[in-house]
Formats: sequence, structure tokens, C-alpha cells
Amino acid sequence: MIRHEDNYIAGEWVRAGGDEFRQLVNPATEEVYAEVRRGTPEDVDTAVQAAKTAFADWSFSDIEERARVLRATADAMESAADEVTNSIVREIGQPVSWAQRASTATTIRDLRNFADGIAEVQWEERIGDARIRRLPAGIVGAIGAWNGPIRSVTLKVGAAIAAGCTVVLKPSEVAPLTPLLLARFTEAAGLPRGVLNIVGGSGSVVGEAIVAHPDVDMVSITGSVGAGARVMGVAAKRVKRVALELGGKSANVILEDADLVEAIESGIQDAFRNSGQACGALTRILVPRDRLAEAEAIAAAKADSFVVGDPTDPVTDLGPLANLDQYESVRGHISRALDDGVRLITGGLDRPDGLERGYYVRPTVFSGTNQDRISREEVFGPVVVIIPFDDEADAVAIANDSDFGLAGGVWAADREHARAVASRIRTGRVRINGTPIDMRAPHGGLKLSGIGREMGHHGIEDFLEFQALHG
Ligand code: TXE
Repeated sequence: MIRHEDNYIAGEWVRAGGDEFRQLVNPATEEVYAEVRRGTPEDVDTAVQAAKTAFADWSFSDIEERARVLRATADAMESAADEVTNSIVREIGQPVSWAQRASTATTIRDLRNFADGIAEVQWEERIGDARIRRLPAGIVGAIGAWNGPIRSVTLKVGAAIAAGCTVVLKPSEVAPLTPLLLARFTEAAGLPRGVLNIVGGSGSVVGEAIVAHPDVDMVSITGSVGAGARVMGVAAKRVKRVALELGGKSANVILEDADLVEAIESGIQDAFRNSGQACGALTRILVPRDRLAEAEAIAAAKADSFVVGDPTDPVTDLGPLANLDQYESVRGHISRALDDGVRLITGGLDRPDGLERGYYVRPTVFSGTNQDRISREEVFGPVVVIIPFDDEADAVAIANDSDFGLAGGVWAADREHARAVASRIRTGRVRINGTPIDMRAPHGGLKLSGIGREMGHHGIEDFLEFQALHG
């Protein structure tokens, strides 16, 4: 049993001020494996003061030094890669082979991309007699999510450090241990004390204390729409900048002449990664109406092929949901879809065979319309819905008929044709014919999916302001 008591402030591990502990449960076994002392608003204040002190130097640091620290942080994480991976597996039940590849290795690459991205930022330009400089936005409050315990926080912390900001990070209270490893790696890399500070605790107490703190200049959060909107409201009182990475309900548009099998199988693979707990998951599968029955059969076969079970087993494709709240929430979505009369193709509420314990849900495929609740609400679980369209214009209209605008996919025999359709979809990114995501490209959304962009040099620029020096 792990007992974790400390925040990380000004380069020291200091006992959190709360009297209570939060218990952490392994989602695969339902056993408590750790308890973590809660932080307090007073802890936040101490951390903000440390960040403020460190800002005086770090905001003027050489960009070469920032790149060096980020590369060294990546190296330190790489040499502890198995520890990071195992921590993610225990904390959120992410299957180990996926965690190794998509969480740990990708986060290391993100850090290196930020190091490279620093040189791609236009730090200064001239307009007539004016010199336009890029300034660090200031002291950043970073609030992380549980679905990517290391990646969601590193995308903020890495970019903010690259920009010359200092940070007070609050990891998700349901996955707080993996993010703490980041402090060990930045320390090994020689990041000056106080540039990164970490305070644990709940969103409503510690999160809001960070957002409301008068010395915090900017807040970046990954989370639900509700939390993002609340953060925006609290930040508005002091006119702070916010970056919001919220949810999605993304469409995979499969045009008439596309390879239906490849498009559906690839789309479901995308939608069910991390047990569907991925903001950019392609959860609406849009197919030509005359191919609906064929599409349903392909989707069912693909969903049924997933190996569901123990996340520590390298052959597992689909682990449990990350926590009890998420398990109940996903089952609630499935149950409501059944009540609404949406056609269940495979999966549903029964537990996966042979799994008596753990927050497991069957890979689930529905067939319905874009007006069904299951097509409109973010489920954040291994659940997709197939929706038929009449023609290309109808497909684009359905893809865009969503409160969200994060991601999408388009499949067609001709790549140029697919690109033309993709450019009519109002989301932050669209994958053409299953092309893998280049992690140097910006990630973020329109509409309820949020504000701002993460990853690569665009991610760094989200933490910069302009200063015009005239004359
Ligand atoms: O997220 P919360 P939850 C979506 C997904 C999921 C749902 C609920 O649909 O089912 O959200 O997840 C902090 N001030 N996503 O309830 O509550 C909180 O402490 C400051 C999408 O776990 O939004 C945590 O650190 N901070 C998603 C973080 O916000 C606050 C990732 C996220 O928690 C706060 C996660 C407040 N008032 C969930 N309230 C994605 N975009 O990938 C909460 N927090």
C-alpha cells in the first residue's frame, strides 16, 4: 500500500496541508493500492509564490537552455520508461503494450518535439519601426486529466517551460501518482527550482484555488466541458487567458468508394484506444445508407475481436475503464441508448465473459441516427454508433451537426477527394484514409471541444503573448 503525502514545491517534496486522504483504486482489481493526502488552497499559494520567484529568471532564460532541459527531461523519462508505463497501467488500467507505445513513448517524443519546436517559434519580428517580441504568458496553472496521466500534463508543462513560463500543476485527483514522476525527470534534467510545482487535490478546492489565484496569469485544463466552462468563468473574474482541451464526438466519414473494411476496422481501433477514453476518438461511423448492413457486420466482427482483460497482459487490447465513476457513467450511456430504442449491434450491458472483477465494459456498437443521445453525448468508453448518410453533402452535414469540434476522419479511394471533404469538416483535425497523427501538428478543438492548441510549436505559442517595442 502506497501512502503519498507530499506536494512538490520549489524543488522540495513538502507535506500537503490537508487532513484527509484520497484512496486510489486499481480499476482492474478494484483493490485500493494507495492513499494520497489532499492539498489545500494554502498549498496552492505557497506553490504560486515559488513559481513567481522562479519566473524572474526562467522568463529570461536562453531558448537553447530550455531546449536542453526538455531534451534531458525526455532522456530521464526514457531511462525510467518501464516505471512510467507500469504506473499508468496500475493507475488507469491502460493495457501495457498500448501504455508503453502511446503514453510513455509518445510523451517522450512530445518533450523532444517541444525542444525542437522552440526553434520554430518566431520569437521576434519587425513591423516598420516596431520590434514584436514573444513573451511568456506568465505563471501558468495546469490542470490535468486522468485519461492520460502523464501525457495530458506533459503537453502543458513541456510547452509552458519551452515558452519561459513557470507552472503550478494539479494532476487529476483520480490519477495523481504518475504525474509526480515528471518532477523527478525535470529535476534530473536541471530545471531550476520553482519552475515546476505540483499540488494535489480536488478540482473544486485545489483546482479552483489555482484558477482564482491573483498571481496565476493563465490556466490550461484538460477535462470535461463542465470543468472547462467553470474554469473559464472563474478565470474571467481576473480576465485570465484560458486554454481548454475538452471532449469530442468525432465522425469517421466513409465515402462510397472507400475500402469499407479497412475504414471501419481502423476507425474502431481509433475509437476503442484507451478503452475509448480518448478525447479525439472517432465514435460516430458515417457510412453510405446502401452499405449500412455490411458496415454493421464489419463493425461487430471488429469489436468482438478485441481481447478484453488484464491490462498487465501484453496481449490485451482493451482494459477496464479507469475508475468507478467512469464505469458507471459509460454504463449509463449504454443503458439510455437501449431505453431510447437505438439498435444494439454488439456489446451492451453484460459483463465481458470471464471478468468478474474490475471496471470492464464490452466493446459496444450501436446503429442509429445522429439525433440519438448516444450520437450526441461524449461517452468516453468503448462505444461507437454507426450512422447512415444519403450523399456526400449529407455526410458533411452530419459530421458537423455536433456540439463538439475536435477530430474526424475521411476515407475515399482518391486522397484529394477525401482532403476536399475533410476541409469542409469544422474540427481541429481530420485524418485522411487513416493516416497516423503527426504529434508535431497542433491538437485542439472548436465549439465545446475547447480553446487553444497543444503539441509542437503551436502548443508552445499558446503560452506566449506579444510585446510591441516601438522605436
Ligand atoms: O473530468 P473533470 P471527470 C470528459 C469525459 C469524462 C468526463 C468526466 O467525457 O467522462 O469528462 O470526467 C479538474 N476548477 N473528459 O469528471 O471533472 C479535475 O480535478 C478547476 C474529457 O474526471 O473535468 C481534474 O483534474 N479544476 C477529457 C480535471 O479538471 C477542476 C479528459 C478533469 O476533471 C474543476 C477527462 C474546477 N471547478 C474527462 N473541476 C479530455 N478532454 O480528454 C474539475 N477540475
